[in-house]
Amino acid sequence: MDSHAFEALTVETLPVRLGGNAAIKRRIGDNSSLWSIKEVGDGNLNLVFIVTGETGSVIVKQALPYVRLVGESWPLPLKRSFFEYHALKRQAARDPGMVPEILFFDEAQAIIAMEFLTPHVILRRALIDGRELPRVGRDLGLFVARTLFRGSDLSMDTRAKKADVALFSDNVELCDITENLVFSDPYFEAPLNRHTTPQLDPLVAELRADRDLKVEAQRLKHLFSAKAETLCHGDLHTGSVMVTEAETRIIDPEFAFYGPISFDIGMLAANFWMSYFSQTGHEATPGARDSMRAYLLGTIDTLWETFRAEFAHLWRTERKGILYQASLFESRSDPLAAEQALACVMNDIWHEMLGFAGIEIHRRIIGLAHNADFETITDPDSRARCESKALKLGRHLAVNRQRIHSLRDIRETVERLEKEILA
Ligand code: SR1
Ligand code: MG
Repeated sequence: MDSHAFEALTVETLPVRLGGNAAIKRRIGDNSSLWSIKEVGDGNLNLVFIVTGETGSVIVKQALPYVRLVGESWPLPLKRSFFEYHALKRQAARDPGMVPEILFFDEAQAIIAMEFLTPHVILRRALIDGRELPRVGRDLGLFVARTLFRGSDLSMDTRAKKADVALFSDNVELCDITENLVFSDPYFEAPLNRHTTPQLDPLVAELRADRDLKVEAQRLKHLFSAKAETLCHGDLHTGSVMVTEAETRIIDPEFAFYGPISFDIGMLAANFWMSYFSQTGHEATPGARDSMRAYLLGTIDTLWETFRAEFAHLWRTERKGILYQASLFESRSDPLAAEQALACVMNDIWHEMLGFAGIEIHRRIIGLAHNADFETITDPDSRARCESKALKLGRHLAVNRQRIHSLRDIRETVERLEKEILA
């Protein structure tokens, strides 16, 4: 394949262009004339093909030089594929078995060929369908603890960590998307914003006039842009997770960047809370999704508790980086000092995580990139009722994050909001 001029793949050209690729042929069979190809990309940015041959299937993902959701008027560099490749490599090393295996990477063509996950489905889809997946909270809690701890100065050799910060700092355009779409656009009348109209108009106006919220969103943006603590996935919502009853896998880290440990956890929690508030819009009869709602709140508890316990375990057993070094703590005569330091670090992660969750909820309802949990609720009145409860939780989390001390407190707020009767 010509490795210089970028050319978008099509169902027709893919077998010609990748038919000679040894890694793909090994996985799915030599005879590319027998390959069947389906383009299944339903995300906002890329082309995604399932390629099936005589002996199996692979995923071929290709970045496009623009934002697919918006079109060619919004150019986006192909190098996001490079960052996705490098993030997948690091995640695979830090939590083995949790991301798809990479078979092949072509930087110039922005193509990653990877393991086809089957019979996995996108977690967001499963939650919309009301499926209770027992492993998800624990698997995701372990994944975030391991990748975020092991990508930070708590664990890495400082030279390697600084080199990685430099490498990923070039993922400018994808960070720019988050900086604008998540932290700023929702809080003013940005041209690409949209929301369920006119039902949400009064609440949206209230949020956009909320000085405390605006300040908090910018404080969180400040953390996002300046706190280069660890390699974050960068877009860890329930659409970036694939599941079966028995397995959880994480995909799509093209937004990877060095940022706060709290960021990925906040995004995940936000998406479970949004799923919770969307359930009414999907239930056949009132109360039919009660068990699903309890499952979602339980999953957030498990996610956070697993993250906390695993992070603490890694703190005690793998802390070999420049931060809180053992020579200052364990090897001195005060064994409680390292535990006190851990409590401080965890406390910061907790309060930041709540803030990121709050603004992630807002941007999915009043910004550009919405999520299917709400968007698939066809009755706009019902959708708006679900969305307004989520928006209120988002505001509470973002503005009051320093005063919230437990998931139990949040559960009370969530359940109170859910019971609110809205016109
Ligand atoms: C223009 S891209 C919009 C969103 O899609 C991605 O999945 C990210 O969440 C981004 O914010
Ligand atoms: Mg994605």
